[in-house]
Amino acid sequence: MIPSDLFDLLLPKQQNFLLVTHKFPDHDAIGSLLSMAQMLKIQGHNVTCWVPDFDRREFGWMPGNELVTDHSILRIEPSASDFVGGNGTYNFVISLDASNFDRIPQNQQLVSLLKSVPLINIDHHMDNSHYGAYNYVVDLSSVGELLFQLFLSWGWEVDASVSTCLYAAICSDTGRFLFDNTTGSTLIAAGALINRGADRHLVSRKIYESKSQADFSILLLALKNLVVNESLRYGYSFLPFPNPDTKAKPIDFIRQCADIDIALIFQEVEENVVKISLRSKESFDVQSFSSQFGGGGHKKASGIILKGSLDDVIQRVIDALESSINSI
Ligand SMILES: [Mn+2]
Repeated sequence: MIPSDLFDLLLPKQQNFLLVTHKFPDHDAIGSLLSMAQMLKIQGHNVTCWVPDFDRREFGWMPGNELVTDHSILRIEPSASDFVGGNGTYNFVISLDASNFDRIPQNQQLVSLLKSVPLINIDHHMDNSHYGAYNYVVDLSSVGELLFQLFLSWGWEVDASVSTCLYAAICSDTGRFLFDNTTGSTLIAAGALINRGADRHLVSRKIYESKSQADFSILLLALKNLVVNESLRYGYSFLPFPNPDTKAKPIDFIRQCADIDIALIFQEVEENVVKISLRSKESFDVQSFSSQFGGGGHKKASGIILKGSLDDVIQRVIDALESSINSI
């Protein structure tokens, strides 16, 4: 669909929106969700944000975070406290930054809601499965950059609060404007957001200079467990369960190793559930590699979630990785 079609859906006043994003949300997920929520409210709509794994310690500084209410369960009927003057049912569910439906936290209420309420899928992952009734998927650095383009094209005034959320989304998904997905337009968008009052100092402090001692201990563990295969130029590390509950991203450190082109972290997030983060520094396509395990993402950054013991999962994925590398 094109931006004006999407605009037409949002045009009728006083609609009720339910906003969702992917599991293990990052700053693009939350930044885009909060900016969309604030913009819809400014337009006179009613908005519920459902993020069951929302961590206020990590995202509590973001403008609009109070719009994510503390309900871990989703009510089918929006309550009066969610909506003032709403007509009692949702008009649309909007998903942000979720490449397929399984990436969204599920519960029975959401599934039954979606039998009657259309879903608008807004995303920037090229492997997006177009699971929505409406799909707006564009290959940009982040959903933050995508939404900024949309808001401007719709003539919506982007204020300082929304700018901070969008800037955080872009900054985080581009690794502080270092990754390959950073284009000239990305930098122009970031500049325009700063001119609109985005607090880049706050974003930088809160995302990159707010590590806890638990974050450092997970980093230490990841470095201690690092395995490097110099001939095939990959490296991985693993974090057995239980590991400290942190938002540290050891992958961003491991990838700095000169001897590797592909970096992986296997994190056992609960007993026999392993979350795998993958990064590629050269031409190896981690998105298509991840797809054989039901994962996805981008060519240079992707993720997989697998059930099984940590050892078995490492074995399976590394075996597959080695044969992929050898077949190139
Ligand atoms: Mn993203």
